Amino acid sequence: MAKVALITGVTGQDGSYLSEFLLEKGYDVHGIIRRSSVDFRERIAHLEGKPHFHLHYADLGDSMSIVKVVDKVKPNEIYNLAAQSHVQVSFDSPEFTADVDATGVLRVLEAVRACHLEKTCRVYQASTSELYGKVEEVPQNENTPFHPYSPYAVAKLYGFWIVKEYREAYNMFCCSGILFNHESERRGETFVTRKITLAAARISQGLQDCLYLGNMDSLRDWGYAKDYVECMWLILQNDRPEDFVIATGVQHSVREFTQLAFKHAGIELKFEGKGIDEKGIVVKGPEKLIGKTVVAVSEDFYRPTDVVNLWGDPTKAKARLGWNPAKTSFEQLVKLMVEHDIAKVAAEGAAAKVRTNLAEYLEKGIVK
Ligand code: NAP
Ligand code: G4F
Repeated sequence: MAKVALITGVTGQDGSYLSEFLLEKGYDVHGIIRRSSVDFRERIAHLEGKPHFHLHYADLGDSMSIVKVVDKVKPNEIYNLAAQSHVQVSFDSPEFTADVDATGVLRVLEAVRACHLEKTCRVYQASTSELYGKVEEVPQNENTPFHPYSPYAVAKLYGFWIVKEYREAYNMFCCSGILFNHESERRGETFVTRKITLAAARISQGLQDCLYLGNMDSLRDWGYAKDYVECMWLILQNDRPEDFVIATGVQHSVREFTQLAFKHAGIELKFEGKGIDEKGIVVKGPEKLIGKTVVAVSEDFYRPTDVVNLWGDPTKAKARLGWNPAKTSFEQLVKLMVEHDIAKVAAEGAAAKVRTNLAEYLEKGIVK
C-alpha cells in the first residue's frame, strides 16, 4: 500500500517541490489549500489531475477544517509547511503571524490526537534559522541558543517548542527541521534573492531602471529548495524523532548575491558608498547602462530588528541522515534563478508586445 502524506502549504515554494518529490517516491499526496477569491496555484498547476495528487480546503487558523482533512486522509506523514513566511510582513501583521505560525502548529498536532493517529502519523514542522535571530554564536547548530528577533521568529519558536512538548508528553513522532534560507526559481517575489534575480533580468532587458534594497550587509546561508525537501523527508524516515539543522554551511552577503546575479545577467557592478548612500554602478555590460546606478538603498526595506548573521552547520544531518548539503552550490543557485528569470521576463515582454501589436492592428482595422 502506498504511504499517504498530507502537506499544509502545498501551494508554496517548498510545498510544490515536496509534492513532486513524494509523488516520485510513490506516495499518495494530499495538499491543504486555503480558500480565496482567486486561486493561486501556479506552482502546483502541473500536478493537478495526477491520480495520486489530491487537494483539500482547510485553513491553519481553523481547527475544525484541519481535523476534518486529517480524519478523511488518515496520513502516515504530515508536513506542516503552511505559514505566514515573510519576516518583514510579520512586523505589519504580528497577530495573524502568531495565529498561523504558532497556534497553527498546535492545531495540526491536536488534529492528529483528535483523530487518534498519534501512533501512526509522523509530523514534520517547518522550523527556521530565524530562531537564532540576534545570533549568539556562528555557525549555528542544534545546540546553539535561540534568540528570536522578529514577530515571525517568536511565533516559530512557539511552534518549535510545542512540537518538542508533544513529542515528550504524548510520545508522538514529531520533529522540526531548522531550515536556513532556501531559494529557487519558485521563490516568492518579495524575498530578497528572487527580488534581485527578477530585477537583474528586467534591468538587463531595459524593463526596470533601478533595484532598491534594504540591508545589503546581511549574511545568509542560502541553499536550493529542491535539495532541502529531500531532507524534510529523511527527517521523518529516521529511526527516532529528532530536530535537525538544514543548511549548506556556506555564508554570503546580500551584496554578493546581487553582484553575482547581475553578472549572470551580463552586467558587472561596482559598489560605492556606505549604508543608505550605497550604490551599485554598471562598469561593464550593455552600452546604454555603463555608468548608471542600477542598485540603490531604500529605508523602506530596513526592518525594525534585522537578523544579519545566519550561517548553519549541517554536520548532524550529514552524519545521521546521509544528506548532502553540497548538491547545489551558491554559484549554481544564483545562475539557475537568473537564467529562469531572464527567460520569464523575455516571455512576458514578448507576450506584452504581441498584445500591443494586436491592439494596434485592431485599432487600424487590420485584424477584425
Ligand atoms: P511560502 O512559499 O510562503 O508558502 C507558504 C504556504 O503557506 C503557502 O502555500 C500559503 O498558502 C500557506 N498558508 C499561509 N497561511 C495559511 C493558512 N492560514 N492556512 C493554510 N495555508 C496557509 O513558504 P516556503 O518558502 O515554501 O516555506 C515553507 C515553510 O518553511 C514555511 O513554514 C516557512 O516559514 C518555513 N521556512 C522557509 C524557509 C525558506 O527559506 N524558504 C526557511 C525556513 C523555514 P497561499 O498560497 O494560499 O498563500
Ligand atoms: O529574503 P528575506 O526576506 O528572507 P529572511 O528574512 O531571511 O526570511 C526567509 O528565510 C527564513 C530562514 O532564515 C525563513 F524562516 C523565512 O520564512 C523566509 O523564508 O531577507 C533576507 C535578508 C534580510 O536580512 C533582509 O533585511 O535580506 C535583507 N534584505 C535587504 N534588502 C531584504 C531586502 N529582504 C527583502 N525581503 N527585501 C529587500 O529589499
